[in-house]
Amino acid sequence: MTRRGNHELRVDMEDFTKSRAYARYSSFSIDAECDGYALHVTGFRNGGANDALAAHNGRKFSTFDKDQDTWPNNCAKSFLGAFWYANCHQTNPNGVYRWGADKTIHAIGVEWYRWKGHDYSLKSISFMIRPVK
Ligand SMILES: [Ca+2]
Repeated sequence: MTRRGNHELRVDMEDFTKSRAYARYSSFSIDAECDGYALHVTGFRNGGANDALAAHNGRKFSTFDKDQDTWPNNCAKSFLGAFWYANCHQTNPNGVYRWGADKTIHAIGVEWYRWKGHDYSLKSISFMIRPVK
């Protein structure tokens, strides 16, 4: 999908008080299946959300049934998502939707740690890519 030409990424997010923030990356690409769909993002520009993807740069994509993270356990199972987990995450966009602040179970929500922490599940988060020259 992103192997031909250059792409940029913009991540938009919103909390439950109608605050919005974003993070932009001037370069976004994903490796092939044989390389674990590893993520590459560079050129961060802050739209108030701060950079929660730096910790995931170069990581492979992990799911319940395919643990490719750098943690001894399975991040996808432990944090109920699927992502380019490392050890484990600073954002968990495929996590559990749980209406804002909730620390019942640590870090399983739809989170962007560098904006709202690990115990706040966002109202929305969107990863948008487009080709650039
Ligand atoms: Ca693991």
